[in-house]
Amino acid sequence: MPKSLVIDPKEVRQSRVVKVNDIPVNQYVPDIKKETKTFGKEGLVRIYRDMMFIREFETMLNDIKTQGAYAGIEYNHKGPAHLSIGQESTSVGQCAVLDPEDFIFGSHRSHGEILAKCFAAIEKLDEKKLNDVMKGYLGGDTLRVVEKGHKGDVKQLATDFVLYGTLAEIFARANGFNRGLGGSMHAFFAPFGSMPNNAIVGGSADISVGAALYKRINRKPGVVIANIGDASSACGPVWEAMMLAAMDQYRTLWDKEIGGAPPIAFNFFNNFYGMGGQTYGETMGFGVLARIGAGVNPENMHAERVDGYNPLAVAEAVARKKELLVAGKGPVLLDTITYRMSGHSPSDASSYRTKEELALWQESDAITSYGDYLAENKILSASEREKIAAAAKEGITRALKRAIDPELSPRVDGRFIESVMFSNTPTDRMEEREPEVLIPMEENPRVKSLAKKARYAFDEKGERYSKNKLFAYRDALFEAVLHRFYQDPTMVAYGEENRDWGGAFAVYRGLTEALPYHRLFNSPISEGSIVGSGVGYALSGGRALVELMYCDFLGRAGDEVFNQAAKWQSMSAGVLKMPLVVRVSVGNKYGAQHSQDWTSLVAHIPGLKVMFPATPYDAKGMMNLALRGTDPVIFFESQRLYDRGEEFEKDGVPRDYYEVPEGEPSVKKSGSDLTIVTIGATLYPALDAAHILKEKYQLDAEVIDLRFMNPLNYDVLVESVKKTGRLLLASDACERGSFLHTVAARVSQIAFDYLDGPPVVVGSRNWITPAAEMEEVFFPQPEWIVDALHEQLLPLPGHEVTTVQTGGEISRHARLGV
Ligand SMILES: Cc1ncc(C[n+]2csc(CCOP(=O)(O)OP(=O)(O)O)c2C)c(N)n1
Ligand SMILES: [Mg+2]
Repeated sequence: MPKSLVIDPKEVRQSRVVKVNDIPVNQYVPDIKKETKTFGKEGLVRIYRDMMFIREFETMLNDIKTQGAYAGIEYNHKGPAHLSIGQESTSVGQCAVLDPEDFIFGSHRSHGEILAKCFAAIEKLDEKKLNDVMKGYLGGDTLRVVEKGHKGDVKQLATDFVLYGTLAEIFARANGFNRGLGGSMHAFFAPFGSMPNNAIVGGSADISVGAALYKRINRKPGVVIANIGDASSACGPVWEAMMLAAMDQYRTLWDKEIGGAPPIAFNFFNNFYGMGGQTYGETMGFGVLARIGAGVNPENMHAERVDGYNPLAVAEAVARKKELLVAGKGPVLLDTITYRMSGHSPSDASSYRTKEELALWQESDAITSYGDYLAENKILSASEREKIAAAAKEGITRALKRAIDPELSPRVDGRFIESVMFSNTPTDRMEEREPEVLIPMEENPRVKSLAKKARYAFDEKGERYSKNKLFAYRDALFEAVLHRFYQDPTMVAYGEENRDWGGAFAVYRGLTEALPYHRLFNSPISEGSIVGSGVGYALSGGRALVELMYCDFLGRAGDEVFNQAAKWQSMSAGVLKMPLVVRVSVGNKYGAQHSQDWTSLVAHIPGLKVMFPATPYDAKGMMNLALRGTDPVIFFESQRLYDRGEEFEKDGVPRDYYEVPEGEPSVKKSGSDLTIVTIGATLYPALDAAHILKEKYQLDAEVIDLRFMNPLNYDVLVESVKKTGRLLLASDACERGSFLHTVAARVSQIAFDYLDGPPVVVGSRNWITPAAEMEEVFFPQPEWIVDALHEQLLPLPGHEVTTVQTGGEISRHARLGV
């Protein structure tokens, strides 16, 4: 409990000065004896070899992009190639001290890191393990291409496998590591610890924290490194990630036995440039990037600047930092300086830097200097150097020939992409082990109090139970969440005010008593890293339930929802799963920035499942469904619904486990004259409208709660309009661009012949949400629905409108843009 952490005014009001500890800069001192002892002569040569392979790989791609040919082999590669020529020593130095179970995540410029991490894993894994990995990966498809006619041992075969798997991926080929669906900027190979690389600058930072949380919480071996660029140090999500990684609670509140802070290093590959913006002297103000560690915690995140031009300096620093991470003393920050000799991309005209600057770095080229260093110390002869260069060229030429051969390396078709958009593999628990809980479920105080509540909203006389006797929507969500916590040992929930407070809207009241800190915790106010770390946690193998307190805060987690949660399953070609549920609460009463329904924004994004229950029965059944799934779900709730009891299922909300069938809208009231489709809390005003229509005009409306936006089965809607011939749709989302228009258009396409007229959409105004007292002019009201029906679809005899819902008014609004 934070209650145990007393904030003593005497202490915090005391006058003092905060001293910032020293931040080491380039402290490495070469010592060939020590280095030979650490790596052995072979290890030192291997570092040289790996750098040479990466250099040749990137040179090949540069030639292909700029000249359309390499070693006489012609090829036109349409896609991107952000090359790391000049930076090889950083990735190879880092990976030289990492184990296969250590994860590295990266950026758009990560070909070198993929190769370095995979080469290092090949070195450490035995032949059986290597064979198992290669045979098992993508059903052996990648291996089949490289094993044909292979001469040499398993490690050489694995090297070919990695070169080909990476290159085929870059060229969007079906036998590439991600079946060509990731491509140059997103390619990765998880079995060797090369984890997703991200084309969103800084995108890997919060995902990596999630992976580190996964390792720490589930006691998995290995550390996690977020390899991000120097320019990403300006990105909000990177800072959010550092804040999440540096929370005091790992030390102060989590069980000691968990092992401390998540093992995460933020490694900035500092090549001093964004694309053309110079982070040293122009776009940033820190001077030395490592300085930013001082802003994060008293340990400065153990930050230091490392001379990345020396692979052994990098290796030594990473090895030291790894020890800290394993001991739970992270997070760590490394400012690994380097230089990109290639352009940002091959079309880069280098207009932002001088030839002289380039020449200065070329003169001290990391590979040449390191080769010379080994030569001076009689570890590598000139002829061996030549042999390595020739082997690199040969291996890469072989990979190139294979990767562009249309027979060996075909492309997947659209059906395949369709098949990997979702994993659709309901799973009770992501891992078989006893879940860590504090008390048996029956002893939970909230469970006990819920046992006494009415699970149907009305008593035998049809009277509504009072609020404190009712089992409500929030209770239904609680039951589903609690159930999964006792089923799935990997499940964690976190977000703002999730612990102690019980969630801002009391959905989680009772969870604090049930769960240890590492399974339920408060996060910083960092929506980006709340969702992003959830993505990292989920793709690493755990189940995460994270929360955005208000729907309006979705923008703060925009990238994480739109580009990360939504895409990693398909960009990995189904290699990764994403058991992540993001709870999003739609507000009201708090004005323009706390009252918006943004369902249409997420329903628009491929790769997300989107749900919005409106009743307690659906809330429990849909949360159960979401929490057993392995796909990312954006789960909308409404603050207008948390207190509602179950008004439709006469037997009340079942105590036992059940799921609502995915994608199925629910007929909440049957009728024959008109179909009203709603999303979210608008179900209730729509039922009121149906009541008015019945009482005043003897019209029998069928009211259907959509419940799901994606996936969505249109059969129920089509069957309904076949019966009624009329469709009206209503929700609290602003009308323009609302998901209702998609539904209206779809039903028109599928069931045009059955419709008497075009569907009518009633949404909220295309304005800001005004104050609580004025909400009635903003959110759809029952009269709006009746008036809109009267004006646009079915004139109601004797009806007098109270609002303007005419076609003319719709046009006027559109013209004004409001
Ligand atoms: C969020 C975001 N903004 C902008 C871009 C366009 N962009 C791609 S790479 C890049 C520069 C990144 O610099 P840095 O992080 O230092 O990595 P480097 O390219 O130097 O390896 C930019 C601006 C992007 N991909 N993502
Ligand atoms: Mg950079």
